[in-house]
Amino acid sequence: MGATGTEFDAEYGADQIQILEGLEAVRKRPGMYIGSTSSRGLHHLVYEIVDNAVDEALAGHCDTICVSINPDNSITVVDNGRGIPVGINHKAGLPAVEVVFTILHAGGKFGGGGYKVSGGLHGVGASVVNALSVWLEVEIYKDGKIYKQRYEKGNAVYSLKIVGECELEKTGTKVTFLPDGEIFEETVFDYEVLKQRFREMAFLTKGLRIELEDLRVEEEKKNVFHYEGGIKEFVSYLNRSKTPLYEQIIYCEGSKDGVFVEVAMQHNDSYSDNTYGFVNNITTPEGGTHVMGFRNALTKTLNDYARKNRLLKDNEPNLSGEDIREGLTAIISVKIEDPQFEGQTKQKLGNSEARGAVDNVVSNQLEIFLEQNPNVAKLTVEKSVMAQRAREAARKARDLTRRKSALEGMSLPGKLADCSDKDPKNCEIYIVEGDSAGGSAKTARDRATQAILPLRGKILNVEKARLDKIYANAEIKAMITAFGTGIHEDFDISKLRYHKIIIMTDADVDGAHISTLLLTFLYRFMPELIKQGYVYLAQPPLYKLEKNKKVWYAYSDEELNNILVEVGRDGNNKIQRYKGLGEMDADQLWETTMDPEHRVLLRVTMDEETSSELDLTFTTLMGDKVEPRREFIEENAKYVKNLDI
Ligand code: 28F
Repeated sequence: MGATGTEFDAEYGADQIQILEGLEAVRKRPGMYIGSTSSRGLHHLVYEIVDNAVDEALAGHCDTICVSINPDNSITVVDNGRGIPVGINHKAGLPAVEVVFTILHAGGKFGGGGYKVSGGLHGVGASVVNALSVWLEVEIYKDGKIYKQRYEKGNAVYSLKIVGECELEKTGTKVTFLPDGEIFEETVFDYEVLKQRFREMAFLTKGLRIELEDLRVEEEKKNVFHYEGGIKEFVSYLNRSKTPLYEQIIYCEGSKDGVFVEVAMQHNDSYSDNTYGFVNNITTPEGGTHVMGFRNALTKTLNDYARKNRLLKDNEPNLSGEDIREGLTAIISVKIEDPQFEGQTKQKLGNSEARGAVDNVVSNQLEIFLEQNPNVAKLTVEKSVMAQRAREAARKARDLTRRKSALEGMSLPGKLADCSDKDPKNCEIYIVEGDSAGGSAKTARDRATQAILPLRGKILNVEKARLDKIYANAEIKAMITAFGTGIHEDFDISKLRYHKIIIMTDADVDGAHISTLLLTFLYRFMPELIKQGYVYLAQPPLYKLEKNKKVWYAYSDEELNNILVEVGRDGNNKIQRYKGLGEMDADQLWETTMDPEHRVLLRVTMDEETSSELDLTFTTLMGDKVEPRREFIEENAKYVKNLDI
C-alpha cells in the first residue's frame, strides 16, 4: 500500500526527470561530492548517514546510534530520533523522506532554518550516499507505524509504504545501503577506521552513545562509545599515556554571534603542543580562526594572571604563546551554521566570528578558573617560564651553528658515507642502527645512489627532552645536516638531499623501539618529510632457510611456514634466525634488504584526519607506561603501508 496516496503519484512524472538528472550528476563525478572514490570516500558514505543521525542528537531528540557492518559489506545505521518526516513536502510534491534521499542538497534546500549542523566539507547528505549505492533502504518508525522505501542507484523502486506496526513509543530512522562497486575502487570497510571516527564523534557529542559492530567476521567485533564528559574525556584519553601536570581538566563552554564554543585542556609533562580544532565535529588539521581565538585568549589570560599575582615580575618579559602551550593537550570544538573552509586542502576555518567567539568564551571562563585554582595557575606559569628559558638556550645554540656553517660552509657529518649522485631524486639515505651494521651497509651499498648514516645505540627521545638538549645531540645534528633541509623556521624541503630516507634497524623489539624514536623525531621536527612520503622503513628478513645449496629468506613466521610447506619439512633444512643486521654479511644485507630490485620497503604515512590518533601512536610508545607500549609494538604495522612487492 502506498502511504502517500494516489493523487500524489499522478504528479510524479515531471518532477522525477529533474531528480534523476540531479543524482546522475553525482554518479558521473562522485569525487565532487565525497572527495574521492578511494577507501576514504567509501568510509565517507557512512559518515554522511551518521552525521544526519548526529544532527538529530544535537537537536536533542536522539541519544543512541548503532552502526553495523553487515556480512555482505552493506552498512546499517539506526537512530532513536523522531524519524525523518514522512508527510508530503509541498515544494517537491514528495514525502519529505524521499526528498532527503533523492534530491541533491536536500538538507540545505529543504531543511528550513538550518536544521543541519554536523558535517562540513562534504556535508551533502543522504542523497549522495543513495546515488552511489547499488541499493539503499530506509525505514522510519513513527506513530506506531513502520514506513519503508527502497532505492537502486538513487531511484525509488516503489513509493514510500507502510510495512508494519511498532510500539507507539518507538521512533527513529534506519538506513541500510550497499556501496556501488562500479563507483568505488575499494568496497571493503575497515573496522578500525570507522572505530576511530566514531570514538571521536562520541567524544565531540557528549552524552551520545554510538555502537559499532562487525557482523562479517566469525568472532563478532563490537565497540560502544559513550562519554558523558564529552571533550573533557577526550583530553583525558589523549593524555592517557602521559603524566598530567595537574588533576583538573580546564573546560569552557558558551555561545557568541551564533557560534557555539567548547574547549577542554590539560597540560602534561611532555614538550609538544597537541591542540586539535574541530568545526561541526570535523577536524581542522590546518587550524583557522577558532584556533587563533583560543591561542590569543590563552596567552593573554595567563600573562594577565601571572602579572597580577606577581608570578611574573615587572622586568620579566611576557610568556609567549608557544611557551604556554608546551605540553598542552587541548580540544577546541565549535559549532557554526555556515562554516567557510579555506586553504589548499579546505581544512582551515575562515569565519571571523569564530575567532571572537572562542576568544571571548575562553578569556572570561579561564580567568575565573585560574582565580579559583591557583595551584593550576602556578604550575602552568612555572612550566611556561621553564619553556621560555629552554627556548632561549636553544635559540642561542641554533644561532651558533648557523653562524658556524655560514663561516665554514655546510660540512656533512663525518660518519656519513655519502653517495656520488647529487640528484636528490635518485638518492637514498639509510639510517642504520649501530656501527657494525653501518659497516656492512657501507660495503653492501650501491655507492652511486645509496648513502649510509650509522647512528650509535639509542637515539634521544625528543618527547622527553627540551629543545636545547635536542639541538645539542650529536645523532640528531648528524641527521639534520645530512638531510640538508634545515629545521624549524629554516626548514626548506626543496633542499632535501635524498628522496628516500630509509630507517634500517634490527627486526626485534629494540629495533622497533629505535625506529619509533627516529620516527618521533621526524614527526615532531620535520613532519613534511613524512607527509610528502619521503620516509621509509627497511624490512630485513627474520629467517634464512638453506636446503640443498638453495637459499630462501622469510620476512615473517608465516612466510617461513609457507616456504617450509613448499620445500618439505625434513632433516635437510637449515634454518637461521637473524637476531640483528650485524649477523648478515654485506652480500646478504644487499640481497635481502638494500637491493632496490628485491627489497621490501614500507612507506611511513600519516592521515591528517586522524592526527590525534597518529600523535598517540607515537606518544604511546614513548611514554613510561609499559602496557600501551607493548600494544603499540604489536600493532606497529598500522601506520605503515606496503610499498614495493
Ligand atoms: C540512520 C540515519 O538520518 N536520522 C534523521 C531526522 C529527523 C528529522 C529530519 C532526520 C525536515 C524536513 C528535512 C523529524 N521531525 N538517521 C537519520 N532523523 N531529518 S534525518 O528532518 C529532515 C528535515 O526535511 C526531523 C521533525 N523535524 C526533523
